[in-house]
Amino acid sequence: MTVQRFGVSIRKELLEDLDELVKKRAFPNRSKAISYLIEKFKVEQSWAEDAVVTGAILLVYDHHKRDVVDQSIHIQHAYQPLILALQHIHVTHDACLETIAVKGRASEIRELADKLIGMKGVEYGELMMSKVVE
Ligand code: NI
Repeated sequence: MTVQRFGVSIRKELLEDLDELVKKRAFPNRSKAISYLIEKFKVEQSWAEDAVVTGAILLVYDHHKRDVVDQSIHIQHAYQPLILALQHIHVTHDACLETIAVKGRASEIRELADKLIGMKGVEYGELMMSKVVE
């Protein structure tokens, strides 16, 4: 990995925003914060362009409610080629936390995430978008 230096001229307010980001997110310096923002932009672009991307789907549900476990397994089998790994954690007696690592076409991952997050019995769900990994 080659690192290059360059000069940047930006509005004073934007520089203050950058420094606030560095502080809030505990970046070691401005360079790391700028690199993070560029990577984030690239991730958003690759998802918008329907590239092959990676990500994770997070689900929180009460396993007693309805047939949420059966539904989840049924949906995951239908989208099996997208699923890299599944972690199911019994957080409490009732609550389960599932994280599903995925890789595939962005639109298919969104479709899978919408189906899982939309299941009756899911208390919270989130799709975390990550980058293209080749
Ligand atoms: Ni559980």
